[in-house]
Amino acid sequence: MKFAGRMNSFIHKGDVDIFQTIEKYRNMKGITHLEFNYPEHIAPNDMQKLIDCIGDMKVNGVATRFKNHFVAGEFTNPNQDICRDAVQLCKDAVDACVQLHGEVLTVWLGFDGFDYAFQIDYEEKWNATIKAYQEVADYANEKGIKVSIEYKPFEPRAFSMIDGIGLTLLALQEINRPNVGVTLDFCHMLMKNESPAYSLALAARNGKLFGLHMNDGYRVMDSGLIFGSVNTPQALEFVYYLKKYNYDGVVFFDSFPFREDAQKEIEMNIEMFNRLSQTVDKIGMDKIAEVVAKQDGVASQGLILEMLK
Ligand SMILES: [Mn+2]
Repeated sequence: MKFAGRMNSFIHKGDVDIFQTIEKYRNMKGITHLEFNYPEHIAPNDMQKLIDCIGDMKVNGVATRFKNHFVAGEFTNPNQDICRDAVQLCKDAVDACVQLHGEVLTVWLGFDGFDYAFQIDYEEKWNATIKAYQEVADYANEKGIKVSIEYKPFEPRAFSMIDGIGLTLLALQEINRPNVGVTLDFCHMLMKNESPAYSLALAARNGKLFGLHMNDGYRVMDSGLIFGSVNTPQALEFVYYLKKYNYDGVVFFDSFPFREDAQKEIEMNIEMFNRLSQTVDKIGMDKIAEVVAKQDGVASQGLILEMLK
């Protein structure tokens, strides 16, 4: 498996910078890839110094981070100049991704949404979102970079423009570009009350599963707990479907070790994922498929019990 962890799991502790964090990941068992935020981890630093520090480690990609300038919206901001800034930030992030030899630009539009009735013209803002994604996708495609939409139902906005797997797939259809897909964040799916494996199947059946943000939580908020710690049966089912669809991308752990030792927390995420993966292998794909084919809740629970043995 290909694994990556959050840079900010170390940086937010306050005692290391991006260069020291890269070193920590280089020496961490199981980690194969790095993942950067743009502009946060890249723009303030010398690009050549970053490239030298990365050395022979692989880079999965770059994720956009929109700060307060965009608080009223990225692609849907009432100020057209700020909408242009958001598209430009994505293009700059694509350029950074190319320089770092990454493959995927992950876009989370946290500020595109609304909080009040009569606040936005839905059709106009939906259309603006599609158009902006098309512009970013075409720019990225010329440079051989994939663009992946990370949806989240709410927070910081009360409602996000692209809030779940359904609207994401509708957006992908309308964007209509081969290099645009979806990144599934486990907590975001739970917040939307989705069944994570169902969202996975819907994305993967058309080859649109471009990325994973693995973590766990209790549905009401973006808790960022260790993968598989809360919704263990759902995590097992998710891993089963990853195998069924032969997912060979990077497994990025988007969890938040606020009170935990960052290194141990990331290692535990890797261990959880590997253990769940081994459990699925031990039972066997065919045996699991046989149980699923029965559409029998009791048989399904029996399978879960067997997995927990
Ligand atoms: Mn995420």
